[in-house]
Amino acid sequence: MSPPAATLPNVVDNSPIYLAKKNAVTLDKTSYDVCEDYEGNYRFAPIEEAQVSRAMIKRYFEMMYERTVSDVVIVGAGSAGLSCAYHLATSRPDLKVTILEANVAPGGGAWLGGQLMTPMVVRKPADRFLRELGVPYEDEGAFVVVKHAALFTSTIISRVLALPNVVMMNATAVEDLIIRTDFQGRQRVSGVVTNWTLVALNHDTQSCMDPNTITAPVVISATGHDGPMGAFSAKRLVSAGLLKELGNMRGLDMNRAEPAIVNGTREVIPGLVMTGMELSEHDGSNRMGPTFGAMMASGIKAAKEAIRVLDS
Ligand code: 48N
Repeated sequence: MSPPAATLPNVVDNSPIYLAKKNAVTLDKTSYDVCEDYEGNYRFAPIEEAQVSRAMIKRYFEMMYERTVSDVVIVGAGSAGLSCAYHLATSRPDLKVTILEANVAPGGGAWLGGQLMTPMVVRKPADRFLRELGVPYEDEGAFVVVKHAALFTSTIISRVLALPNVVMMNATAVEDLIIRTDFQGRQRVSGVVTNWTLVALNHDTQSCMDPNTITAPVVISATGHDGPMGAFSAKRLVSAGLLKELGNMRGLDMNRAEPAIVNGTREVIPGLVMTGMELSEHDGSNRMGPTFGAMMASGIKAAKEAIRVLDS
């Protein structure tokens, strides 16, 4: 039996597109002919394609417009950047926190534990953060194991995106830093230069495709290991003459690397806090390999540093 046709009252929409279209419809908000019937009679509320487009466009570009001036920009949504965003935005709900992530998928290197194996190791005392987020784990004494790294990463992404003062622009790359001379004559990072990642990766295929900007008194760089876009700010400080040379990450030593990253998390130049594995490239500290507690703790410390800078 075919479902009854959804009755669609006439549209009232003064956009030229709709005025020109005789068969356009308006969906009133009073009632929908819907039916969640899995026996062949499932009916959705009717919709116009333009409504879907407008629902996205309106929200995204209002957000983009509003966040052109942010309180804190976090570059990179890996385990350090996300841990930082969570601690910052929950500690200071008054702050407008804007996360920029070059990949379509946030999460960085934290979707797997190591060598494509799924369990994630977190050394104590960083397991406290897992309890704060509500991520279950198995206790092994000196460390804990989350059964799948994606359980941590998907949980923290959902917790961060649920916070009212956080926005994330993924598939958006930071192509440069805004660097000004402050009233004391010091070079100060005052925001970021952004572009769609697909554009940032294709500048040499078209004539100049200029970027956009987001200004903020504090930028937190969490762009991870050196790579096509990684260790971005550390490399930019060198090319801008604000860092003599990269320290370049040293060999693996878990017991040295994790405290060095956490304790070394800091404002590396006025207005720029660095966290996570990007710091190992900046400072030349060791790598820790497949253990993630330092990323979480470094992210939390970066949040505390950012608050210190903002309140100073
Ligand atoms: O996960 P990553 O790469 O970086 P961290 O520092 O959050 O976590 C590092 C961690 O996963 C490890 O590498 C572990 C602990 N292993 C250590 C070891 O010894 O090997 O996240 C960085 C994020 C990524 O999602 C990138 O896409 C993004 O930053 N990103 C950028 N986003 C915007 N603009 C950019 N220019 C940019 N560059 C990188």
